[in-house]
Amino acid sequence: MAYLGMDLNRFILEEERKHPDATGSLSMALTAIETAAKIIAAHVRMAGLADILGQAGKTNIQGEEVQKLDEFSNEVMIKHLSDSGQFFALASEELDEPLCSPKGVNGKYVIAFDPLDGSSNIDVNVNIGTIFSIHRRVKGTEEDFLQEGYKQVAAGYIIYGSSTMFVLTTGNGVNGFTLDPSVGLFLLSHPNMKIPEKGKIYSINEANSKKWIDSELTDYIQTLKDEGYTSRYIGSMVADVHRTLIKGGMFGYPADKKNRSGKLRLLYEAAPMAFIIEQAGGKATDGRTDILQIKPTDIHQRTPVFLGSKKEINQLIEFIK
Ligand code: AHM
Ligand code: MG
Repeated sequence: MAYLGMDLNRFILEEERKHPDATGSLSMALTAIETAAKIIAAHVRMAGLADILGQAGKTNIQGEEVQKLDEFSNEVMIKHLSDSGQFFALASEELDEPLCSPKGVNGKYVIAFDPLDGSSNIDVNVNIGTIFSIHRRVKGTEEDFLQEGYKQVAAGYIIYGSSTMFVLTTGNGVNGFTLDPSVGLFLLSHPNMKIPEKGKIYSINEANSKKWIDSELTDYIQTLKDEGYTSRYIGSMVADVHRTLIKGGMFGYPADKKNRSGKLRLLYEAAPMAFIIEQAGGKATDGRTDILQIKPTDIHQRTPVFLGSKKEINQLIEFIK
């Protein structure tokens, strides 16, 4: 029974013990993310009450300023990750430049994150999430962020949905933990997650189809329809990918005439999700290149992304090539 079983902290420590030379640094890093996630989750739950608790929409009952949820999440991530001392540098989708904290001068890792993805869904009470990607510090410069996705040491996301879930990979499979709010623990609820070889759902913003640069995509989607697929699109990558991981199928955000390199960011969104999906037995591509093989040239670069079950992604690659 999951309730009596493993929680995320013990899981992290037991994973660490499998590596006799581990220093505990990655465990501390992941624990800092876990703490930040719990704080963000608690605030997401209160989001709809901000106006009621706030005064004139500016300050809350304690006289503190009411912050937008995405700004708040960004600050919580920065504070907890910096304070952990495990990260030499942090890059956030919300910041123009990476940050180095004095505590992290000897940190072994760099982390890129999207503190609250799916911002258009915050005001309408629909799932949002936090995504993170950890690489080893190599040179001790900004270049450490520009490593290929296959070099990630760990990646994960936290989905704030009907329950809060933490989905994690350290390159040894994927495990999902559900927050039990009564005890404040993330309990292992989805051990060794595997994406189905094939699904029945496609997830893409079809309103953009006339603007897609790869026009073959329209034929591909039509083929899926002919094969009896149904469509789901939430507009929060975390939620759309989470469903794809569990149920199979494909999620995509292609390049279009408005977003010529796609909309989603390689470092904060595409690469960590690709790592998770591939670790669960699926596949991720920009249409031509495996997402995890792309060498970034800029921390904020965007990329088209298609990920999901092997069957659907291989089929898509056949259409595009
Ligand atoms: P955000 O980082 O500003 O929240 O934007 C990213 C989001 C993703 O979560 C989602 O997959 C995509 O934007 C949806 O975009 P669109 O509304 O163009 O379909
Ligand atoms: Mg985002």
